[in-house]
Parts: sequence; structure tokens; C-alpha cells
Amino acid sequence: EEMKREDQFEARIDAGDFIEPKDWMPEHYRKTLVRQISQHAHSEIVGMLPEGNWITRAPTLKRKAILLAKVQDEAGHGLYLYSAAETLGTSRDQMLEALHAGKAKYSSIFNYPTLTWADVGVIGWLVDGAAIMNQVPICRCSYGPYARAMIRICREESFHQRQGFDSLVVMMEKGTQAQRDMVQDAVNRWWWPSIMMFGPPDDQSPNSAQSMRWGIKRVSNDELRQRFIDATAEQAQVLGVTLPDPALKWNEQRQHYDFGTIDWNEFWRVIAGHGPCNRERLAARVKAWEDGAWVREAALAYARGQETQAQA
Ligand code: FAQ
Repeated sequence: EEMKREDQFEARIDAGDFIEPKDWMPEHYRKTLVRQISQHAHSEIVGMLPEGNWITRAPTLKRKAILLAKVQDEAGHGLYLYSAAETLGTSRDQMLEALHAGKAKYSSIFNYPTLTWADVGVIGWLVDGAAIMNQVPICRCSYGPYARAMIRICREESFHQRQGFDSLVVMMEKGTQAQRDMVQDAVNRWWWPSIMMFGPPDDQSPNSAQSMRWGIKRVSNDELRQRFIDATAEQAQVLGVTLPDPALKWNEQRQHYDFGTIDWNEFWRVIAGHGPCNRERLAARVKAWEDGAWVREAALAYARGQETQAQA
């Protein structure tokens, strides 16, 4: 019986059907999705912190309004994604508890500091750019609620990417030499961490083979990284910045950019909790959760009151 259900499930995956919350699915498929979707949700929520740091210091009212909207969008993405993960039978409280206990992962990229205003533009350009490259294929992921959440999220990410690039163009074209230097410095610091966002090389990625088979991942870590580097190398030329990789060079034969060696030790250190801001990020989330306790209690007390009234 179990075998038959498993075969039917595999056949639906092969046919490109969406799997929906009430459909039968193998336990490992469910677990893999909860893992990936909750990590993704946590990334959106923790990802509000580096840029949130600049909301009070944005240089103009227009930039402040844009940044505020972007950071609010990220909160929204986190909430859609927690909802999508909840359809698999794991509660939001469980997921948040894992985050606050330091057991859950979130994207390595959000453990780096935002030192200057140019970092905000570079995050939009590179970090949101990488996020879109990775997330567009997930719009066709085999799990319906995740795929559907991704469509709206990708539209918003594309606005985020453009606002970042636009703010950098303004600094590069109309700014002072000091502002241009600030952009270059931010690019130097964010480039390597951005290309690490796609995850370890395919031959060191334990989850890839099964996730590709199940249509949770549609394109491999290395292939997405290459696509991102190809697109970004051209954009850097338009912007007039140098990417900090002397080995970055167009390869006519491969029709791709070659690039230098990625420091995977740095990547594994950061995801093990030892990046520049891991402690600070986690402490900020835990504090926000504790400071919000009275709101949750008040909302529950109100809901209970409404229920009692309805019964009376
Ligand atoms: N950081 O076997 P794989 C955003 C972990 S965008 C931390 O290759 P998988 C938008 C991985 O979890 C960022 N950990 O794993 C935004 C696994 O550990 P586990 C979020 C990483 O899942 C922009 C282990 O390494 N986007 O937030 C990372 O098949 C600006 C082995 O790796 C998503 O989450 C990493 N970079 O592939 C917000 C997209 N890479 O779980 C604010 C959805 C790998 O076994 C501002 N996720 N690990 O303990 C995915 O596409 C995949 O999960 C990958 C990893 C590609 C990230």
C-alpha cells in the first residue's frame, strides 16, 4: 500500500503536478520542505536587520520611504513563507523556537555588517539580485503553496533589486569621489558573501540530488551561481565598479565568466554561527520576540473575551 502511494507520488512529480497540503507525500519530502521553507522565512525576517539599521539615517526622504517599504516587504515575505511551511504541519511557534535557540539556519549573507549607506544599495543590487536568481526557479517548485508564495515574492524582490541599483547609479554618476569610493568599498565587502548565498558547490551539497529529483530545486547551486556572476559582471561595468576578483574574465569558449576560488571555509564558519554578526542578529530577534510578548498575550486575552461573549 505504502509502495503504491509512493509510486503515485513519484508519477505526479514526474508529470509536473503540484503537490498540495492535503495530498499524501513521503515524510522526507515533507521534512525537506519544512527545512528549506522555514530557513527561507527566517532569512527574510533576519534579513530585515542589516538594512533596518539604516532607516533612521537614509540620506533623503525619498530614500527613507523606499527603504521602509522594502524592509516591510521582507516582513511580509517572512510571513507568507511561515504560512506555507505551516501547511506541512509544523507550527510557527516551533519554527521560531528553533530560530531563537540557534538551531535553525538562515542565509549566511545576513551575518555581515552594513557599515555605510552604500551597503544598502549594494544589498539591493547583489543580495536581492542573487535572491531573485535563486527564487525564480522556485516559482515552479513541486509544492503548490511554496511555488505560489514565490511568485509574489519575486515581483517584490525585483523592485528591491532595481531600487538598489538605482541608488548606486546616482552615487556613481552624480556623487563625489568619496561617494564613489564608498560604493566600491561596499562592493568589495559584499561580492564574495553574495556568491556564497547559492550554497556549497554541487559536489558538496548533501540535499541537492534528492531536492532536484523532487522538483523542490529546479536549477543547481553552481549553475545559479554562474548565471548570477554572468549577469552581475556586465552590470558592474555599467555601474563603473570593479568586482574584487582578479580571475573574473569572460571565457569565449564556455560563453561564461570564469571566476576565482571561493573561500568555502568562510562560508562554513558563518553558517556554523561564527560570522561577524551572528550573535548580534540572533540577540536582536530574541529581544524582539521577548519585547512583543505583551502584544501576543493581549491579543490572546482579547480573543478569549470575544469567545466568552459569543457563548453568553
Ligand atoms: N546560508 O545541501 P545544500 C532573502 C546550508 S534571500 C546558510 O546545498 P539546500 C531575500 C543548507 O541549508 C536568502 N545556510 O542545501 C532577502 C544545508 O544545511 P541543512 C534566502 C546555507 O537546501 C534579500 C547545508 O548548507 N533564500 O532572504 C546556505 O539544498 C535582501 C548544505 O547545503 C532562500 O532560502 C546559505 N547561503 O540548498 C531578504 C532560498 N547555503 O539545512 C532581505 C530558498 C546552504 O542541511 C534582504 N532556499 N546552506 O542543515 C534554497 O534555495 C536552498 O535552501 C539553498 C541551499 C540553495 C539556499
